[in-house]
Amino acid sequence: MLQKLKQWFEKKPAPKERPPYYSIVCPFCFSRFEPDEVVFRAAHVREDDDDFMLQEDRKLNAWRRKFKLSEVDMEAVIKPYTVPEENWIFSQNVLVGLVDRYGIATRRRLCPYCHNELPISAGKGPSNIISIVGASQVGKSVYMTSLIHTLQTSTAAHFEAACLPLTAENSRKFRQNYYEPIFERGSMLPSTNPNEQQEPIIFQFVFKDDREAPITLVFFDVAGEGMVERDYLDIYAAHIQNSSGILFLVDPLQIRTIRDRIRLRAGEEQEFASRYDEPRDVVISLFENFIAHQDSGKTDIPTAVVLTKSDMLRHLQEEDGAYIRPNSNVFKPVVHEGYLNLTEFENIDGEIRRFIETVDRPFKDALDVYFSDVAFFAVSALGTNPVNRQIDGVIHPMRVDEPFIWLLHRLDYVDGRRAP
Ligand SMILES: Nc1nc2c(ncn2[C@@H]2O[C@H](COP(=O)(O)OP(=O)(O)OP(=O)(O)O)[C@@H](O)[C@H]2O)c(=O)[nH]1
Ligand SMILES: [Mg+2]
Ligand SMILES: [Zn+2]
Repeated sequence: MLQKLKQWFEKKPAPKERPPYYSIVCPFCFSRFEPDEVVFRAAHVREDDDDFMLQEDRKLNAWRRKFKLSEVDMEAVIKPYTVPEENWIFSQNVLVGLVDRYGIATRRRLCPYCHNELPISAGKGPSNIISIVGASQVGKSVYMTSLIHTLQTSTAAHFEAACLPLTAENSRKFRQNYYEPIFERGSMLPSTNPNEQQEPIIFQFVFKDDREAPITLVFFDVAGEGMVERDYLDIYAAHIQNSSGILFLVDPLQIRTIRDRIRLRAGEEQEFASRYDEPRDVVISLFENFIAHQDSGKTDIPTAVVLTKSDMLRHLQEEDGAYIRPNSNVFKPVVHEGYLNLTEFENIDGEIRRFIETVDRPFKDALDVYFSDVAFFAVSALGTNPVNRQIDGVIHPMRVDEPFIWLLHRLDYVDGRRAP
């Protein structure tokens, strides 16, 4: 009876009232601006008009150079103030198009800073950038792949949503560079090359209830080390500062105590990365280089601290062990459907919080100093440890979408409830 009552009261609340429009964070260069600051790409070319010829777009090419993409000639850029206001086109209070002096309409809205074409929903809903950060070799690229795959094949359905790539190009790059090598061929990716910058991968999480604004998800797969190019660092800094949620990845093997224990128990044949940055140093450099510029003190960006490669923790389990017990939450496949299951969330958060406190106190202290909204998770993107950089058999991701669902909960997209 009580349970029934509880369920009754915990029904999904009505969607929040939506403001008339939202600031836009460009998913390509991560600049923040208002919807009336956009410019447009002409929908046609005219050889007899200098203004409307195919031409160099300096801003776009500057952005493309940063990502080592070829330069391109494009249709003209039209600034709204050059066109009479009666030729502006609005949708949901947002300027989405205009009619040029030849009477031809364009709805190709561009970021005023990098001239990339914005998603149709930009300005009509919040722009949420989720950044994935972590030291070299913690598993960023593999986790991003496994997360996107899980969002598309299961999480979306559990939350009455669809997870769609923003463009066909995005879709192709994701499949070719990430999904197919890992999930279809079982082979690990080379270390992300700091000199071959990948442009951001953009997906939209669209709820079937169209009163809920879609969420734009931007994944930016950066190299864990060797980022030196000033231009690129600037983009990365804007990416983190303007993100609404951070997935902070920690490899348990980065933690010396754990590494030594696993080596002792599993033997030397385990493959380990050759060098590790201390998690605490990664937090400090992340904060000092990227976040502290914004304001002093702590950041309130919700931050999920995610222990990766949780399959490796099997080597640590012992019945009365100080670290991980055989019945640990880490090995329990939990699926959140329709809401964040608070009981399961509190279990994993509590266990990993205590684990980190035990094995790496300086790291936990650094987190407490810099972040005000933190929760702890453990995932395995692969479910198993590759041998010779190769996996035989099927990949079984473990709890990979849980930190993401927690972020959606902190951002008010998803309810939190106790399981009935
Ligand atoms: N056991 C296990 N190993 C994993 C898992 N995910 C990643 N790894 C291992 O970690 C290695 C590095 O993963 P990446 O995703 O390439 O790491 P990264 O953080 O992108 O590395 P950089 O691009 O060099 O910064 C992989 O080659 C795998 O060997 C996992 O879920 N379980
Ligand atoms: Mg990588
Ligand atoms: Zn931009």
